[in-house]
Amino acid sequence: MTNKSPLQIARAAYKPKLPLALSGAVKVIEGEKTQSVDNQAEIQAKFPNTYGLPVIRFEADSSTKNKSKEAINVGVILSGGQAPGGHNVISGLFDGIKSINKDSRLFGFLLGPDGLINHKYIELTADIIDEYRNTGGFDIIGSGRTKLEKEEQFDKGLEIVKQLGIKALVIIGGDDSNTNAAVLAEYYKKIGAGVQVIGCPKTIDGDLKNDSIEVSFGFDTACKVYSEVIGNIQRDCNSAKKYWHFIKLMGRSASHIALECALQTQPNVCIISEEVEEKNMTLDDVVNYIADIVARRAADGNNFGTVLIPEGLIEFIPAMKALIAELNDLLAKNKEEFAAAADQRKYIIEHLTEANAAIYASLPLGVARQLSLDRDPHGNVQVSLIETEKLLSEMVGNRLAYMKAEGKYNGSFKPLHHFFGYEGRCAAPTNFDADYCYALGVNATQLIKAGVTGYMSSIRNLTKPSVQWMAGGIPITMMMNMEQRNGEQKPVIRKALVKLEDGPFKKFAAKREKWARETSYVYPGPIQYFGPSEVCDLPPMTLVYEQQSK
Ligand code: FBP
Repeated sequence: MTNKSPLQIARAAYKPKLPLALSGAVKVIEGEKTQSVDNQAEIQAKFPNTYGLPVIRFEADSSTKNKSKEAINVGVILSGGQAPGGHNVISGLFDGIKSINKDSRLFGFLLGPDGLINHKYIELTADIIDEYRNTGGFDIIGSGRTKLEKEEQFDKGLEIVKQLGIKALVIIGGDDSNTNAAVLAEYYKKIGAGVQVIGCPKTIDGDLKNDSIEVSFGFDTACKVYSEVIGNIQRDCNSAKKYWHFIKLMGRSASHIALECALQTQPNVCIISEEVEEKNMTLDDVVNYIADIVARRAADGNNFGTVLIPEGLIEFIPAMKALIAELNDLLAKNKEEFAAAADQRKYIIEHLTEANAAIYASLPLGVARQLSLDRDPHGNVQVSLIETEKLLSEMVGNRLAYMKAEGKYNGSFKPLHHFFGYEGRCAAPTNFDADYCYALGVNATQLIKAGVTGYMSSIRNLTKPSVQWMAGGIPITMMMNMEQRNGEQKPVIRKALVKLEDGPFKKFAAKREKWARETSYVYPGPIQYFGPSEVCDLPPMTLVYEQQSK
């Protein structure tokens, strides 16, 4: 990294605030034995060596001094989509192992799990680490989405791990990547490889969470970036009063990002996929809901507004979900035949069940094509490529034309489209993410020191000042259940979706009628890195409301 902005230079000097529990010597406290969230017998059978381990808590230990310890070599992998703060997890890890012994070494595998399998790595030295402290991005070593699931991959990885004298691998990733971490930990334990595997909860999507993982890192920064821009768009739209902005927000499956941005900016409409599914809504129901709000605002003389759409919406519309599930299996089982088909649309229609074939045939060509594109290595539809914002605005436009003909609408509807996703994934981490990530890294070192494997680094109590955060680890198997992937039942970490009975959704639901009718926009402005704590250190609003509703 050579050219730096003034902010980058100033930000490099930021010292993340560590929880008291991790600021010096640490006491390891074992909690209750655990079990998986569902399918206990199946998960235990798949993970006989790492199932049922206890939760671990770290407490500051004033009785012992940090005795000098043997140097340890650690390998780190960044896996999946970028999320702000990854570099701070790595700096925390680096500082953590160096504080144990200055001769400890950190190796970064390049471009995700592929780096481990193909033996591509660099040693992360102090000079390199210092260049990346408090910066966004994953460019220090790069990231990738290769799924680690085959024994040949694990064995290949073990060769380089042994060659470098690595004692522990830290995998920084989302639900799929931490599932990989659990599988790898189990395998290395089974063969007595003597290599620990520790996961760190990353994803801007915010769907890797539970009682011990309050939020995944990167969610806060990404949502603050999107909320800044949504706020700016709202101010523009309230100034010109002539456009409806359809804004799709990243988040492959759950609607946490859309909900957080809605709470921060108070748009006229925000669709929550989990509610659409719960109410068994059709695509037409969603369209009519938006069109009615457009019409009501037009009746008040307001031919402008904002609509937030979660990226994963399509998969939550029950009829579409059934179609996608059947498509996933069909494409996984007949990959070659499908690739060779002269008319792939016709091939799909002929091979789907009647009901799903009819839905598929009724979709606009572009959307249908996007649904049949290659899945990612974990078998997921690449929803970020589906232009739901355009699909919805086109359908809303048609509905309004119909209402106009019936005399039920008399306004002007000029839609504009946006998709915010990649813009936020590499932003410089907020103080919250910078502190949280650094703590996750230091904490991962403590888990390595405690000798455990198959654990995820866990920092809790996150709505309190960072000195009061609680540190520890939870067995990854505890978060798992069985799900259908690539045509087979597989053990995976259960995604945390938006809960309609929880505080954040309830807050939103209580206000949305007013936000729809009135213009109650909030303009959050850009992330502040320097200044008063009440401006710079705020945690995500969903996290605050979740904690309040407990
Ligand atoms: P992770 O789950 O790996 O963190 O990735 C999340 C995400 O940002 C989704 O929100 C989005 O759908 C997807 O990555 C996009 O993937 P890609 O970077 O491969 O285009």
